[in-house]
Amino acid sequence: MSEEQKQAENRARPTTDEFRAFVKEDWAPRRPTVSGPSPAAPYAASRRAAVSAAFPGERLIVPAGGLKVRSNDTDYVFRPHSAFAHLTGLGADREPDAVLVLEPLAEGGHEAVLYFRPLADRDSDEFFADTRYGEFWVGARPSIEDVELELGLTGRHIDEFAAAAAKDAGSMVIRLVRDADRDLTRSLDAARVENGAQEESLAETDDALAHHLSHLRMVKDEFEIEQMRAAVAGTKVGFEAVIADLPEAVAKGRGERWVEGVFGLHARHTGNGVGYDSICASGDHANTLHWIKNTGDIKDGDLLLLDAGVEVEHLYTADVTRTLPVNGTFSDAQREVYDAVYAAQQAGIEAVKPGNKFSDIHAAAIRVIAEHLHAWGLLPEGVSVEDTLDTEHGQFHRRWMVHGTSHHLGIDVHDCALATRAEYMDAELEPGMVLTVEPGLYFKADDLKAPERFRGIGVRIEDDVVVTADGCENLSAGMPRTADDVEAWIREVQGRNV
Ligand SMILES: [Mn+2]
Repeated sequence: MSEEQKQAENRARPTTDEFRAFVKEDWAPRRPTVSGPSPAAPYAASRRAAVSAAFPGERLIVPAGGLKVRSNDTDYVFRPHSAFAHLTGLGADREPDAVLVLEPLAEGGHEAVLYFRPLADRDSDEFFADTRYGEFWVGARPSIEDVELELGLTGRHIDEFAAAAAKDAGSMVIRLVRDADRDLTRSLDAARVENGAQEESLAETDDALAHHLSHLRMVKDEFEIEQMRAAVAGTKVGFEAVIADLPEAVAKGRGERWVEGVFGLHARHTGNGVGYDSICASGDHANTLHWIKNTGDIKDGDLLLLDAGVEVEHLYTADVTRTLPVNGTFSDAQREVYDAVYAAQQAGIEAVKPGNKFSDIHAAAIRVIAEHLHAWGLLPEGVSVEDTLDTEHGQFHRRWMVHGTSHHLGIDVHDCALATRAEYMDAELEPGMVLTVEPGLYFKADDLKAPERFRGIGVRIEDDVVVTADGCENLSAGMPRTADDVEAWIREVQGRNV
């Protein structure tokens, strides 16, 4: 019995032998929990083949992670570790405590084995009494046969994992994704050391696997691109629902909360949910880059900066920002800032092409930002555009745009986070990479260096692009970007069904 369940004993009902006998009988035969092979399965198999080739003869262990306590006896909704999702094809809610093991074969290559907690029989106490895992409480889990059919790998009971993971640990390199399941990491470290591994070298051994798995996600396959398209399509639905409800958000008060809820409703309905906490920032809140408190009002005359993305059931997420005039029309000052950010974004998008480096996107966008700041007279006296772009002695423009312009996007909103600088920032763009392009300009209400007309205006425009053979495709092009097109979009959406 878990700690959480012990704590709940003050609310427990009596369980009699008569009840136990009664509750286990007269259930119809179980139906499979899966209908057939997952569309992700063949792609996950190719990804595993790439990992297998990179680590011949080694045991590779990729946990999904366990349930995380939110408070007392309630857990957060489960989300598998991204590397586990990528290599199994499993998505939302699947599969707490599971572990993927790539077991080296004598003839070369690896066998993929998924250790997990299969559905318990109805004559078990778990069936009706386990509030964390039991079918009565959280629903039926797949059987071993279900998972083998769904994913095309070998399924085993999680109870067999510990012995299998430590087997031959003295004579074989074992690598583990360490941050997925801390309890598992602790026990596997102990088992490896007991079998002769050097404790000091474990983290380094493991980091090589984590790095490889992160970098493996950098070029997306066709399945992943389709998932990204679906995520963006759902995101457009959410943005349009917010636009349609802007008058309501103003009238009701606490409008940022309303916007967060409206977007979240459609994220949940069209996909799995939001891919990250939505930034619903009205007025000066837009100048707080990660404003996820969303506690403010939305007022007529404000800009609403909405940075939000739908995550689909295979966990790929969109990441789109639009800055919308709440009353449908940009003021002159708002438009002046908006047009500058748009020009920077356009320059950034044009820099997305094979042969260019990742860092060229930011370089192109930030130059346009710097040019506008210079033309507005905001850079220090005597500082030219070139001076501020100097990375050693300049960078004054960062007062108004402190963040980068791009990041890789996929299962994680900031995907491929463990790739090296050479593989990320300094790498050439390749077809199949999915990136954001998202410059901004942020003039805080109390920024005395900003012209008065700009104070309290924050603008970011963010799109999701996929690198193609000769440039890029803007996946989120269906959401208008220019100031005129945004105003027309608001009119069109708010005019529907009226
Ligand atoms: Mn982003």
